[in-house]
Amino acid sequence: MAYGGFREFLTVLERAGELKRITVPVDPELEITEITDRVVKAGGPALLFENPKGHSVPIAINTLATRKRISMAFGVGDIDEIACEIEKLVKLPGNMPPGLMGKAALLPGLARIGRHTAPRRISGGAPCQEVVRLGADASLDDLPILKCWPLDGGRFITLPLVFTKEARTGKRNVGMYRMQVYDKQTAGMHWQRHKVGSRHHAEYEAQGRDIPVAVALGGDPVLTYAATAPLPDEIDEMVFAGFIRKKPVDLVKCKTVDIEVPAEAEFIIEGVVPANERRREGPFGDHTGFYTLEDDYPVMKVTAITHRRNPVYPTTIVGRPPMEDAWLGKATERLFLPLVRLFVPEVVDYNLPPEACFHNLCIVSIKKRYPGHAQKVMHALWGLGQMMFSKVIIVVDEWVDVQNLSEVLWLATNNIDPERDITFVKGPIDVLDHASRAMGFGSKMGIDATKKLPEEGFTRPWPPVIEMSPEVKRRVDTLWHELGL
Ligand SMILES: [Mn+2]
Repeated sequence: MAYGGFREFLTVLERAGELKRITVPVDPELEITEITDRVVKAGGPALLFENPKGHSVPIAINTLATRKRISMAFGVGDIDEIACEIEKLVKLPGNMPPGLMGKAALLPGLARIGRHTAPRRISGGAPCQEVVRLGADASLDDLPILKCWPLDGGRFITLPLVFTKEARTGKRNVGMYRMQVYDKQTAGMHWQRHKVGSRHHAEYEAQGRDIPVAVALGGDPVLTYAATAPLPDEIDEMVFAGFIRKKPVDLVKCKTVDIEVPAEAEFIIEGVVPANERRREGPFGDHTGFYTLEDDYPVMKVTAITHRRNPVYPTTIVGRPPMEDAWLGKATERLFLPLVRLFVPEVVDYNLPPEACFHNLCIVSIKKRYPGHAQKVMHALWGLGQMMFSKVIIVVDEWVDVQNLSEVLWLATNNIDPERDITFVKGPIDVLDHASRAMGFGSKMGIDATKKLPEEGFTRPWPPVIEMSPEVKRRVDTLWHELGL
């Protein structure tokens, strides 16, 4: 099912006992973080703070923070159902084109298959424009924006869907880049160098032009997820969202910039990011569990704010994992497994544990067929989109359950001769990594924990794994109830 907006999702959560209303006045500065942190770590409900101190707009948080709720957001019983649909889509062409280029050629095909889920343009009467504030009337102070952590540089918008267009083609991109509020009409735009928003800005800047930007808050929660998904540039986030929700996304033109935004959003912030202007941004308590230190980033100048009547402000907090974003990441892990397997077919499964902030550790199981196969897979993953940021990759054999960290530790420590089985490479590193020698550049480690072959320098016999014989297991199964255990 598709939600006709964020509040419809909140209603469904509430009916399912997944949302708690808080009427006690609570401060958006730090207090909401402390409450939400305790609730998310306990696997608790979504929270609707109806009386944030100093504001009339309620704050919704923690709405996607369990497997059940992210699945509800996608309108399915479990996110694996969407992964299955994507797997079918990937296999749709029947005969797989040979070679990497043939496979790459499938990607625009995927975008075409999504054409029936392409967004629809509506001309007027959009809920997100029920109230329009232009020019000096538009104020970020009207939004109950959180200051999340004590050392944060200020208040940050944490769930913004940032819409930009490529200068030459007008092709849309939607990304999620946090926004620090400087004053009622100025905010930081934290698009990092590897992100599409940053590329669009650079293209405009090279021509000396300010880039128009629109920021949506709320709407069907699938849109919020889509803005975080590591999609190839060819795939429009709004088409991807339409595919997941099985219904096109309605878009409406902004009031002051030439950008289309989700008609069902709670808030739209319109404006421009000027060329050749930077401002100190941060610090910000980030999803690594550490503060990201101050740095210079572009700035958004607000030209309009539109919103629904009686809007709700959707937000999240990041910090020491696991937090709500663990479930956005897990959704990506599941939904993108078929696409990883399209390029690296020997992959059986992978696990990006939230505790390792997704990019610090990738545990991958493979069907090993030849010497060096584990190393081949490491390099393939380091060359595959945002998987390039995987700081540590552990490769295990196909029978290992990568979701079972106990099993992974048992094998990844037993099966290695470290000097022989560890591979170091240098390359791009997540810009949030505070330990690398430079921002965005450093080393990565691959651990080959597969069973070794003679050609890999292992000539002793490899011992069998201890397992009970199936007949005995069956005999004990039939005896079990008599044992009284
Ligand atoms: Mn994109």
